[in-house]
Amino acid sequence: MKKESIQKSFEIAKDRYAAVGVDVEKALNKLQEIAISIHCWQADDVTGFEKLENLGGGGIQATGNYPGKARNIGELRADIEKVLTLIAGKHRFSLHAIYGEFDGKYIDRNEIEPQHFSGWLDWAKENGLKLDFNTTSFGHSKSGDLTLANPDKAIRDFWIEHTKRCRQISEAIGKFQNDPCIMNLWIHDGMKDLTVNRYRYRQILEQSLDEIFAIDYKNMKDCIEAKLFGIGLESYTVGSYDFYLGYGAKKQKIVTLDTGHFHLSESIADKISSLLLFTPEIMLHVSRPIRWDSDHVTILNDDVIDLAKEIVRADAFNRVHIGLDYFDASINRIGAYVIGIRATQKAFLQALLEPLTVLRAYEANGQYFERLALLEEAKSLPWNAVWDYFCLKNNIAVGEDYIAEIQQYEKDVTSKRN
Ligand code: RNT
Ligand code: ZN
Repeated sequence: MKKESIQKSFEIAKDRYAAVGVDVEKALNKLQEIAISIHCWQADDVTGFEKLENLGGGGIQATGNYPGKARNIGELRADIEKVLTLIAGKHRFSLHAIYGEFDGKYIDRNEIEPQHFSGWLDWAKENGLKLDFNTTSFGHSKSGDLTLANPDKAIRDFWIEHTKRCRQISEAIGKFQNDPCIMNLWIHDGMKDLTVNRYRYRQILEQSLDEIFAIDYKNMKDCIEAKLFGIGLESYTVGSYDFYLGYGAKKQKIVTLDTGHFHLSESIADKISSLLLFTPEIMLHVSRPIRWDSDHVTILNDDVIDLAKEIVRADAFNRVHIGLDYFDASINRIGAYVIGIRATQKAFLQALLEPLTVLRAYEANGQYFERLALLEEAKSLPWNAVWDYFCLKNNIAVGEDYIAEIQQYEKDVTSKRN
């Protein structure tokens, strides 16, 4: 695409937006600041470097066998560095506990320490990224159906110890980067079939969480992620949305909303305003469920746009952390990252370009026809010209130009991995 055409289209778009009271430059400046927490696990289908063979239960599953996945930390870092050349803005990188540098030794989950992640700290710093963290309770011989909610004290204590260590590691990361490390806690605990102990497991989970959160840290923040159901655990999920919403509101913990963890017709966007009133902050796992929590690559769809709009409308950027969570093993993985990150940014750009002042004036006057009409018209305002200009300004591939760059990287790098 010609530079001049992009610039010309941008100028026209700017005028068009000004006519509905939108300051495009302001929206662009805001977009530039929005950090997305890029999940490490799309790069290798949630395998990690602990010598996990596969996900091995735990309610989640990556499907597909596209060649070229990252086999070690060096390859994973190289892939992410490639991704960073194809996206604009300063972002974060979200590690799972199984992605430590264990130097060929088997370090069990209740033995991990900050030192296993120090290489990541240096790498993140060099690449202008801030790190976030996740506990890993799936894919382990002690995972079973129940971890933190397990009535067996020995198993429960193992996972409590793992989670406590993850908090220590997160604290060390946050301190090093001088910016809080956001630690997400998701466990798969549940039952495949009918259980007669719903209350009991939830009560145990509450007690485990209380023990885990007993120490207050300054440089990390805790998030608790609910889920509807996991694979093989379809009848009951201990950490349901009601459970974590209750816990988060009572204990002032951040609730993670994964867009794949609700009934398919449920609006996640609608939850933002309620959570903001009763919990300290929100963590998002932007994903794309197809019929179930399938973790398809995030695309620019109404669900993501609505979510972004609710954050803008609530003026809540300082209280919402935006992370991605999907793992599609059936397509080029670097491409999967770039599509998902760009889609999320496009959603936020559209949200930032919403003619909110005029819309709110209509609503205040009871002019509901006018409100609906402008909402409709806003959908086809030239946001794409603003998006192209954003890419141009940031010196990254404009529009579909990134496809060729990813094809080239595949040819030169990932296709050579066996
Ligand atoms: C699982 C949760 C969780 C995981 C990652 C790998 O359903 O969404 O966030 O996807 O921790
Ligand atoms: Zn998630």
